[in-house]
Amino acid sequence: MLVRKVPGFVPASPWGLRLPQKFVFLLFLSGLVTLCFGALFLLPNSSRLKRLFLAPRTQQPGLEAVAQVASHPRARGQESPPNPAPAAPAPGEDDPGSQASSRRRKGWLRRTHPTGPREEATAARGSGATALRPQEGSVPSSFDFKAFRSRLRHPVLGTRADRSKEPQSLVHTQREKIKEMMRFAWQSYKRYAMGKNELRPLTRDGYEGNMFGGLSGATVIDSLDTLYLMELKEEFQEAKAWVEESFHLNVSGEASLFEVNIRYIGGLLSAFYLTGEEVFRIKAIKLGEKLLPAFDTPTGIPKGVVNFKSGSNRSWGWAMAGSSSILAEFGSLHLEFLHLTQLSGNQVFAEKVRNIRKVLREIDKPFGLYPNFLSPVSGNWMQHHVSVGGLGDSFYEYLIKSWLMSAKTDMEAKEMYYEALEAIETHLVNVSPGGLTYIAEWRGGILDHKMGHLACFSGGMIALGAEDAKEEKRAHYRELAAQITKTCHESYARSDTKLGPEAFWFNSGREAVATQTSESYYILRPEVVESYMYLWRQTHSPIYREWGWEVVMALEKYCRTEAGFSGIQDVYSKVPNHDNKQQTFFLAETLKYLYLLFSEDDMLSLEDWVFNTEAHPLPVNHSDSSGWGGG
Ligand code: DMJ
Repeated sequence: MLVRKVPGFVPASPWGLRLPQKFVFLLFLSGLVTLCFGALFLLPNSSRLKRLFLAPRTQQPGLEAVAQVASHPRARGQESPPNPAPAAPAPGEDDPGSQASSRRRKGWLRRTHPTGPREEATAARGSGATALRPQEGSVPSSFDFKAFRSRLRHPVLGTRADRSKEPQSLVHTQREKIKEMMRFAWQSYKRYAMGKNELRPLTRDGYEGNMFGGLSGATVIDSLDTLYLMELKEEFQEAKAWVEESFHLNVSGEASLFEVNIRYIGGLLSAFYLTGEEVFRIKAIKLGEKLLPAFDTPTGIPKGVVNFKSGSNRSWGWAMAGSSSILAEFGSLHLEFLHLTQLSGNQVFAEKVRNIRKVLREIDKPFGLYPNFLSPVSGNWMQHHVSVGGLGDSFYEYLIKSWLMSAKTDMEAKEMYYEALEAIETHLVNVSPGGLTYIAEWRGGILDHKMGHLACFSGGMIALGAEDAKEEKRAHYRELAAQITKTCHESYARSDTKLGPEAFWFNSGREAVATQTSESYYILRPEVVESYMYLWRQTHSPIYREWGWEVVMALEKYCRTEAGFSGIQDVYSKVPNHDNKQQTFFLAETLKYLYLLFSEDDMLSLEDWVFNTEAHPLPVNHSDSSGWGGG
């Protein structure tokens, strides 16, 4: 069609606009575009729009994703990532990471802290110790680490001045020897089994076992505080780095509530209190949460096994045909669970163990004794077997240690402990014809005149509790502790290897020896040297160091292999038949107690620390504002 030119008429644009209108419109449009584009720079980082428009040149999302997967476990569906900020050293001690392994730590810092130094400093200031970046801090804390450290009566590792005076002394050499054993045990584990639960030194490989629900690295976690204590700094950093990078909690097997608590949670809690490193606090709490389904029972008495995947629980099949919970297991949670509450602010942990205490407080006790099997459904005892060794042991230990850990405010624990000890003395303690004091096992009034290696911790426990007994009982308990410890030493002295059997009897004219080959093994257990350590601190009698040194020599001779330490199958044979297992408690307990036996009393002073039943030190609550309030 022809468009004719009409005078006075300004032709319209193709959109039907005149020129001035078109100009105004274009001006408006360009203003709008400028505004929108500028706004992109002001949007928050998380804005999808911003990523959409700017990512290709300024954010490189592909690289970012790769970096996250490499350094943050959570990106692979794991729990909270680690926090590498350095810990505040305790008064009078060095930061274990400050010398030998500072290079490694700095490398780690570079990998995991993409934020600048200013942000790191701000984050660290916030917590009083170490802090996580906001997206990592999934377990908030009001715990003031610096205030906690300032309340300790002694430097954690003791007074260095004293130790430096005696570099040539015998005790110094002995302590260095034990340190060398720890280094060897750790390095062997690291070389052949790093990340597995235990080392098998003969086959030179790792072993996972079936107690930990799929969790790995029990030896790493159990070793942390011993490495720290012995100032094996490089090894401590190796262990810590493994926890940060490889200790994952998203496992789905069946776990022993007791073993996970005493080894993993105990080890992580201690590592936190010693270093202030957030990674240990957070992993302890998250693991504690995974144990809570064990308490879903009519009485609140937990069952022994918890399924990490389904959250179901069950009792051990061997515990009265799967009907019972075990005294030593549900009775050895109190210390750790109070600390979980303190460090998380979550009262649920403390409530769980207070309920256990209540059930045990109220139930009828035959002759004042606590049998080993209790139904978590009815709350009734299922069998009248009483033992201060296996199945019962650490329940008694946790009563006296609850009293001590509460800075002597938990009166209920104190009463329960001394009442139980009195009943034990009345009904279980015996003296053999040869004059050896021992604690028998009780089956509905009938005694088995035997003592398990496990029961040998009781010398130390009774010594520890002697000071707070009624005045007229104190000397008696000190003597009882010394006599029981002497008997346990006899069980070592009467063997060919100078290591003690799993159980020893007092019958048929025999005393303090195993009567069956099935009880003649020694699996690197700590209980006897544990008692030596407590008795040494109480009496300073040189005999305890002498006895401890006998153990060191025997371990070297019969248990050391080319690739780590191993248990032996028969303490009465000088030709060792190794069991091919370096138990985690050898590093957590046996070597730690030996080291402490040859150290000053103010190294992990008993005024400041209690040891959980796996020898992990937990601090005494010197403050009355902790939140656990005594119970
Ligand atoms: C450790 O795991 C703990 O000491 C526990 O209380 C009992 N037994 C072993 C060591 O023998």
